[in-house]
Amino acid sequence: MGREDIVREELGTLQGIPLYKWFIEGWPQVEAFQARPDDLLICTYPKSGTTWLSETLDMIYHDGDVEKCKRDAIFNRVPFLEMNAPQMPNGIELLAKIPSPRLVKTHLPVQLLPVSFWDQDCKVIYVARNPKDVAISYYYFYQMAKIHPDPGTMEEFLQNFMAGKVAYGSWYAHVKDWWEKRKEKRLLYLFYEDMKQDPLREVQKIAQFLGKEVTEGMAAKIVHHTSFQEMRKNPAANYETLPSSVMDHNLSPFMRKGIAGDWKNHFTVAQNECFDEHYKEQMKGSDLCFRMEI
Ligand code: PPS
Repeated sequence: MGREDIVREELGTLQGIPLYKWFIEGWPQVEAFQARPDDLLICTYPKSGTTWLSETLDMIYHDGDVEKCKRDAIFNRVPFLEMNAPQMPNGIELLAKIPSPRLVKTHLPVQLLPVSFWDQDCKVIYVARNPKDVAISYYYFYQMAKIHPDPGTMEEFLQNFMAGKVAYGSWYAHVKDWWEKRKEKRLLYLFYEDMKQDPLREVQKIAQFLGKEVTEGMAAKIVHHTSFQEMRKNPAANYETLPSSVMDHNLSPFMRKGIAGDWKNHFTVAQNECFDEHYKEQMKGSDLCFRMEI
């Protein structure tokens, strides 16, 4: 195997944040990225509904035209800013090629976001998901996406997740820091659980934030096309067009369960108690609230 293969590798550290070594190698280009005023930034901690929100936004941008949204894979339609790895499109190069208005995906914590997004006063949509489901989803993603180190046992992974020793660092810091940012920036903060419970309402919320007219009929069409069932079978949305050396869907599909509360099928009683205790401690003093189930 040569340099151009993805192999499981320990994470590196970027300004104190654990991150894939490949991404760290590409960091100078990301830091220097020039955002445009009409770029829309989709920002999330991993496994929080990024792909779902991306598909929803592409649909809104294309007035609910399903065929147009099948023009390419989601990772080409909505470039992943800091993506730099073999057999994957480089985020910065892809962004240079696509016309405005661009949708841009990132998982960066607030302090690492390239400054040009703030200089250009770009709109940001953040989506957050309850940490128990994120941890479970991340555990399976570590297994199927080969850029990750071996996640170990569920118990080991949960401990690492709580300690922020996973790619992109502490979930707690990520969600809280972006939550604070909404007070001073053009930022819409959404929750996966709300999208699940009332997707029509959330689509209208997004449209309003974008200053875009979305009719009831179009909103219904968008909700249908972006449902888990539809996205799971859509090769332009489900990541199945990537080589199995990058993501192995036989180990765990990218579109895995798509529900709120799956952690209940995985956590032991002891793990749940420990997690709750840690959560309380970490979220103390914040008015940010999560629903662990709906
Ligand atoms: S990534 O790799 O960080 O960009 O992943 P991300 O897209 O943020 O999160 C993947 C999880 O989101 C679920 N998903 C959905 N849930 C509901 N509805 C729709 N349409 C949808 N699309 C993706 C996906 O199944 C992953 O969650 P889990 O719990 O693992 O199923």
